[in-house]
Amino acid sequence: MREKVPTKMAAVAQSAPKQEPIDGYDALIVGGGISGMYQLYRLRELGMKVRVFEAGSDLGGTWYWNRYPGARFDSESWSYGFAFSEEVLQEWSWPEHFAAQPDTLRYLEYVADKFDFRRDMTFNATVVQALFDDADSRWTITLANGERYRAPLLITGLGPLSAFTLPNIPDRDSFKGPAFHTARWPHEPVDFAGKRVGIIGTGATAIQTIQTIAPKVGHLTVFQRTPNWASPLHNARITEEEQRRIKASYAEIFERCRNTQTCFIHDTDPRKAMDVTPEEREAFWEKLYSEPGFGIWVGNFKDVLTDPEANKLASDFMARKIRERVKDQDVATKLIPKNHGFGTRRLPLESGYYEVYNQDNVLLVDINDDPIERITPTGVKTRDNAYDFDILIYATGFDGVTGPYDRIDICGSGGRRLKDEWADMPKTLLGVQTVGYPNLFMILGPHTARGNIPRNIEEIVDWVTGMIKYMREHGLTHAEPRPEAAADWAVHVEKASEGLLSSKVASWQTGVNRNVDGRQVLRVLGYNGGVLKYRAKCEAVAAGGYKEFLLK
Ligand code: NA7
Repeated sequence: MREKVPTKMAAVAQSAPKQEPIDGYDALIVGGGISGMYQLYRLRELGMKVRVFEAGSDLGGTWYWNRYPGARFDSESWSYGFAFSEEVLQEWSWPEHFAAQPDTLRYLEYVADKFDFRRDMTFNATVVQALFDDADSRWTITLANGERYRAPLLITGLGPLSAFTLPNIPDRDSFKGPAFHTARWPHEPVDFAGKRVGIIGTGATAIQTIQTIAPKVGHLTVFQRTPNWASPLHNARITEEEQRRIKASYAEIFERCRNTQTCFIHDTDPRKAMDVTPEEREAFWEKLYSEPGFGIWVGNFKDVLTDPEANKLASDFMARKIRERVKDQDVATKLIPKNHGFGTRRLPLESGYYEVYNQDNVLLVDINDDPIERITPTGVKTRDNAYDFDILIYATGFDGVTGPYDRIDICGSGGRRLKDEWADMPKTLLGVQTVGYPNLFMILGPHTARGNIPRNIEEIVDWVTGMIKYMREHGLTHAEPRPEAAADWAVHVEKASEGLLSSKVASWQTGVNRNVDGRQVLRVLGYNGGVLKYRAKCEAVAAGGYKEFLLK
């Protein structure tokens, strides 16, 4: 892939020709994914004039960009879609319990057509800069093409996983054949038949890709730095009878999601792992392992993700499963994670992933044993070997949560820079605003509760819309967190993460990405106290008249 990670956005903005900002909007939204679409819908309801800016050539966000082979949800489809329109719920039929990317994108396009979203959206519009002007309390955004727009409100729907990162391997761009990052997959089909394929990475994305292309390739080489625990997805087509039942029970489905800690249909088991006998424990885990979805992760014993002993038992169970499924026990040993316990990183769900390694034409290279030295014109050179490929795939992930913000030059009151202020740790109030950046609202920004993403998005959009409505009704034009409220929230966010084993494990969720300036410091990027507490906090602030915010 010739594309370079765009870290120098501000420079692009400065070199682009300056034009007079286009005025007349009440709000500008950055991002045309699920957040941007729903926020547009809600602000239109308030009668506001809104424009959405999207870097892609069409809407869809994650589901527009991530077209790699095998891309699909790990959320139950029928718990994932928009809940706001009963008509949409009844008209749309999910084909599978866990929909594939093309179906999800088709769904988002159908919703967009139904509500004519594109009328208020600009595509191929990468926002490179956002400046707040203290004099008139307005934001001006600049696109990569130099166009500028100005409005009192700026809303970001950037997505936590949109800033993809290429690996920091020497000579990365020297490969002569096709090379793709999974998040910038071509729109045309890629032919794998008989091809020698190399893939770097073994996260959720790589696992979906590997299991999908393995039956097609001539030979596949997987370069693994850190194995991840993975559990079966158990996907299936939705029968007509199931479809009828799903459509008749959306109210209960969404109510169920509303009342779990992650907004999935699965909820934590109230027992501790040691409350039951070893036989009962094993039987429970066998049951979870045989069921669809994230039950084994977010519906497990309540201490599996907090107590090292319980976690060790769960990890041992999962390791046994890998050993059962992979024939070559040396390969199985390589596939078993050593540096983190089960569920302490985002759990990939798989469909035949482990069995791929029973194929004669698949090779697993543990790059801790034989490190990658560089990319070459014909493939990958490790310390001890050289591998030739026809196609190279970088499934190397994202600069999670704050990465998309870092890639826009966001300057607030008095010229302060968000990227600098967030370098050690993002600072927010409820994850929706940050001190010194008035009228900037974030949808699913850092320090919001995350789980079943559209459910989280809908709640935050509704809350932000409520605050904007309140401001309009009270003639208020300026909103930003009070510093003391933001400081309290920061303490609360830190505390909420303390007991979780995942807080001590390097992953995109803790802000570690060695491809971004070698960054290895663990940070708290989410609100880890659960959706119920998060919602209660947000509701209390709204009910109290937003006193934690400076409104004028
Ligand atoms: P992840 O989960 O961040 O995985 C990225 C993978 O790429 C992971 O295995 C990394 O190893 C590997 N990686 C990254 N850089 C390198 C270099 N330089 N050399 C070798 N290997 C590397 O991203 P995904 O796209 O799979 O999933 C992201 C989320 O999308 C997922 O959690 C779901 O929520 C959907 P590492 O673990 O860093 O050693």
